[in-house]
Amino acid sequence: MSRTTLSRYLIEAQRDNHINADLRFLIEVVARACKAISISIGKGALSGVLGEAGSDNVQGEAQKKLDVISNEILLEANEWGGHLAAMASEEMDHPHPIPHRYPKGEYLLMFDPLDGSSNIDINVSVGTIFSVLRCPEGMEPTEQAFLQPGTQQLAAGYALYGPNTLLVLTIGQGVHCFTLDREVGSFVLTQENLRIPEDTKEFAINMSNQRFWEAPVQRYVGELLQGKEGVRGKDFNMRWVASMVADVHRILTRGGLFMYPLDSKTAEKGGKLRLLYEANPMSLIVEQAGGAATTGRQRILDLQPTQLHQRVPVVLGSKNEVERVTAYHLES
Ligand code: P6P
Repeated sequence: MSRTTLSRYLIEAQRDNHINADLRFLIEVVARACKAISISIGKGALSGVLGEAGSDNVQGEAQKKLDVISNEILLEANEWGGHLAAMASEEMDHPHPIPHRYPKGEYLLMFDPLDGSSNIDINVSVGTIFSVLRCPEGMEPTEQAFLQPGTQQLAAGYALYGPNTLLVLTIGQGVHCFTLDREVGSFVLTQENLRIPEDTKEFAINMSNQRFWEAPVQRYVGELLQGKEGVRGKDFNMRWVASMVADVHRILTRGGLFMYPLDSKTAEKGGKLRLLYEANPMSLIVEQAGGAATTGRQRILDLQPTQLHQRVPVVLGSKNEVERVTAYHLES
């Protein structure tokens, strides 16, 4: 039986009226850009792309050369096709307008071009996260147009640059995983309808922040660490890759709970992770796979954004664990 590629999946989704031609083209262009990013990352030290770029991004974080390269690849791939009204990136202060020489489309594309880039120089998996909205009718594609709740997303996905290069995608019809066949150059459907188990024995959090956490998170993680002698009656395992894409992909593959909760270090910024191009796309993917995603207090996808680079606390993954953490917050 012939393999289903990303192109075939998208053509069939268009035939079934789940997406239109422009959205299909948008996703194909983003996937092609992720292939180019994968190739660039794969060269590593052999092509001088490792290390610092010598500049800071809008978040005040030192940029890696590959942060800048990945951002440029996505901008250049998407600006000429006539499918976008504008783009926004973790690496840019303001939305990137489509140059006047190109036609404009109805979609808004947001992305974190290289999530987890602090792992690049130690050869640990990193990723690209993207999210698609429709530009509101009659609205200029300025920052305001991007400030829509995550429930308005038309598509979301990530590329994971690990031992394999994967593209995980939802267009609202479940979550599917495509593996890059480097010999042919196409993404091949390798997992359909990923589902997150409602229960888990694995959690992901940066434990070094423990002294800064709020009481509900202290209580919840404390119970996990007590293991089977404690109230949970079972032992738990911990993982922390410090690449959200890698941690989320593990949860999609075998369940788990990922937390970057509010803590006294990041409270004034609203949290660590960004709403529009990290939390929202990952929350849509997680919910489409039967999981849950909250700030600890409310559903992430319901949040009304107020700023392009707004940050939020994130608790996502196996539904019963997300509900427990959220209940502890609401009880406190
Ligand atoms: P910390 C990467 O910088 C990132 O945005 C996410 O990918 C990751 O989950 C988190 O930050 C890691 O944060 O504080 O452990 O370095």
